[in-house]
Amino acid sequence: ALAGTSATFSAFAAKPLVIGFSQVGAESEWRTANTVSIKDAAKKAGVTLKFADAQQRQENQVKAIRSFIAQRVDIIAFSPVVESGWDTVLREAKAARIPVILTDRDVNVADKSLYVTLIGSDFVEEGRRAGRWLVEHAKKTPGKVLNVVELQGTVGSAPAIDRKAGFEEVTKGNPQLKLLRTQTGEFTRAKGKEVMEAFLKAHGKDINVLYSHNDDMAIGAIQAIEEAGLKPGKDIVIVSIDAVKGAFEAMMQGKLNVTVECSPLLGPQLMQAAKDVAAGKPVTRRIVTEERVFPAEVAAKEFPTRKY
Ligand code: GYE
Repeated sequence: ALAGTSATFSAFAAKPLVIGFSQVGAESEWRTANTVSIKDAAKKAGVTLKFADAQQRQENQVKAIRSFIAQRVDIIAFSPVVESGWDTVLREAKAARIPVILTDRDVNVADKSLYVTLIGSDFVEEGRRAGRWLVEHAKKTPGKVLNVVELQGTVGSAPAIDRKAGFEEVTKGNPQLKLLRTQTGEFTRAKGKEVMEAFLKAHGKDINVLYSHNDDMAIGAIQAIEEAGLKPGKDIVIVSIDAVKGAFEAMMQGKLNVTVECSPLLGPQLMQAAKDVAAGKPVTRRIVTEERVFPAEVAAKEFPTRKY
């Protein structure tokens, strides 16, 4: 009788769902679009969103998660800046019986029951797609060896680890592709430019290809290449990931050769999953986003339809 009473009571109460969300930061165009998507979707779904920006620091995310636990939110969601180091705080959430949903990036925890689901892209596949485009590109100049430099994302983050691995998987052992240098550009324009400057200083015109783990670093690198008196997209072929508007603009100017799509529009899926979890419905462990590849040739046609 008691259980029946409380069920009836909660059905009448219809309190809005409260989600505590810890965002990585505002390091890229992708991230900004992701934040907008989550905030908009929460509003549309009638969800109360407690939003915390971690400014790219794991310790800030841990603090935010602890504060969400203390506030007794219904669901904790977060995009983990790096993969490792989450066991303790996620165990605290579990002990408080607050379900955790990951968006965008994965964590590396021994106990998989510490989160309900991960909503986001397959970063290994994105890396493979970038690699496959380059393998095809190299075929246009048979026998020619292309020297590649790589700008990696945030050290220890799932997209940096996976995009490197996927790219390597399809390019390793290809006699036409030689990786000269690889270094982090932290997913930002400023750092992408700075590291590309260093690459150019060391190798100059020997660089044939840039593989960048996101568009912002590629855009920063484009500036560095131009300042060095070279033509981005021609003297140095650029392969990038995200497919944000800035990348389409660069492609339409002939400065970027291809971008692999990674959708930041995860808000609606997050709200749906949060509602399902709160209602006790089963959710799948992995919700994968659908994505495409955009070579420069289609940039002008696709640009008007782009949402981020
Ligand atoms: O590609 C990059 C952002 O985690 C998929 O983070 C995301 C990545 C995205 O800073 O631009």
